Amino acid sequence: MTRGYLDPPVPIFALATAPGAAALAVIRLGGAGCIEALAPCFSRPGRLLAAPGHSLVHGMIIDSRDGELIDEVVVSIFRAPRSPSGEDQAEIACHGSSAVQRRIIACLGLAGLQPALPGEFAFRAFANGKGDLVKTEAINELVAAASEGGRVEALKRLGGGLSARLAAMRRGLVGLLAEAEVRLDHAEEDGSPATLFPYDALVSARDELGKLAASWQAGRLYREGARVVLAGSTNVGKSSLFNLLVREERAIVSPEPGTTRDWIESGFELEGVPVRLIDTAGLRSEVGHVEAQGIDRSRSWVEQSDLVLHVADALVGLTIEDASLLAARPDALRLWNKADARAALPAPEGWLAVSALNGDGIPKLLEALGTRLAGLVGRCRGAPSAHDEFIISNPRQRDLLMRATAALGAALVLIDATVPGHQGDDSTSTDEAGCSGQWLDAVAVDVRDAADAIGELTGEISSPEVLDAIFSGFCLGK
Ligand SMILES: Nc1nc2c(ncn2[C@@H]2O[C@H](COP(=O)(O)OP(=O)(O)OP(=O)(O)O)[C@@H](O)[C@H]2O)c(=O)[nH]1
Ligand SMILES: [Mg+2]
Repeated sequence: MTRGYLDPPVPIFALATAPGAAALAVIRLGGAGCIEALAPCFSRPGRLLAAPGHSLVHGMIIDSRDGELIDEVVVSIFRAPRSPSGEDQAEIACHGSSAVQRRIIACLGLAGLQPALPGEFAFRAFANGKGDLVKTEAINELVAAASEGGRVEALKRLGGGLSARLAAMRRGLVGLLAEAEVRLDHAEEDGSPATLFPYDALVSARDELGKLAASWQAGRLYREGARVVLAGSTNVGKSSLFNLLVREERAIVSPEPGTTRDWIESGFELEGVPVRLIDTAGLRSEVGHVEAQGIDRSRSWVEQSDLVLHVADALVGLTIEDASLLAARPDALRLWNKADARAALPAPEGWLAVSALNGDGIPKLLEALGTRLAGLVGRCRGAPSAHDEFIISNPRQRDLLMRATAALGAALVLIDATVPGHQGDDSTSTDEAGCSGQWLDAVAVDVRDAADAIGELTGEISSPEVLDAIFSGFCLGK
């Protein structure tokens, strides 16, 4: 029968480093009894068993059946509860060939340790109270970070600031609920006027949660990269600019219009944001079937992209295709390419003169692109994001934040609608409002839902299915 995350925690092991050859590999062991299980496979079992937490033991891994030497290793020992997962742990740093890894893993299997499930070490850390769900997910996000910005933001979440803020917000809402319940009882029992939910507190909680939910867009850019599309008429120099920006002769360049038939993509990083630069087929009319398909794809990229680099030819001037592009993406960064040519027309207002041939204007282009990217992730170019400003990067968190925001929004609508004269100002006193237990009850349901959504976000409220879905998406060995 397959094990689950919530089954009793048996001793487990997993390769924590990438499979394949490297100088070193690390194999992690965890769970009560894991160090004892390793001892028969180790040349110095006494030292291993007596090793205190946070110490290293040097020795050989041996085949417990016949004593064959397998590798020279260093084992890091962590003792419960002062270990990353809160239980006994060991990490074998061995030589990194796949032959060595295979034999050690076989020895651990023979010693009775079970292969870990994906994210099982992280799950155990969460279950042992080492961090809430947001912090635990941040570990996985840090492991997966593909850009500088992604790393910085995941590390901030791992620091626990966001978790603390969410926990405080939930405590605040639960406190309001408790107070409201008292008022509700009071109102029903002796009919004395109940006090309203503090309107401003609900507004600020809703706004903060909404802002966090919206930050998912920035998190997506850090995680997936910003789609930046080079678009324009044929032969304007899109592919030449593409090659220059990705510093590689990736795209074919030729004086023949219609050279690029299908889009191609390559990446680089700017302002800590991964850029997915896409070169597209040039736009023109009266073309054959294949090129027309390429042009359809260009148009669809223009619609889907986070940013368009609209390229025009300084030797030709603006074309009818440029007009259609300008209408589709008025926010595009406009590049007046071939500005080096003697016959080049002057750049119209709002267009940046560049040359893919000699690199003129490219630093300015990168600066403008950097400013746009920084704007897309919600900060200024060159500035790090504030340490107390958080962005989220996973859809589970976004959905729960949206639920909490909507629930508080509904509570506020109810307050507005039910209490005459109450529009969020302080002019109507609670006593004048004369609120009834019935509507307070309805507001309480919404506030409870918001508090529950935050609880699910941080893992204070969780179900086995949800935990299963979250942790099975983690890396093996994490
Ligand atoms: N003088 C000059 N020529 C350029 C510049 N950029 C590109 N060219 C030339 O313009 C022609 C077309 O360049 P490409 O990069 O293939 O243009 P494209 O926009 O990708 O063209 P299609 O794929 O056909 O849409 C080539 O002959 C390039 O050498 C530039 O900055 N200055
Ligand atoms: Mg091209």
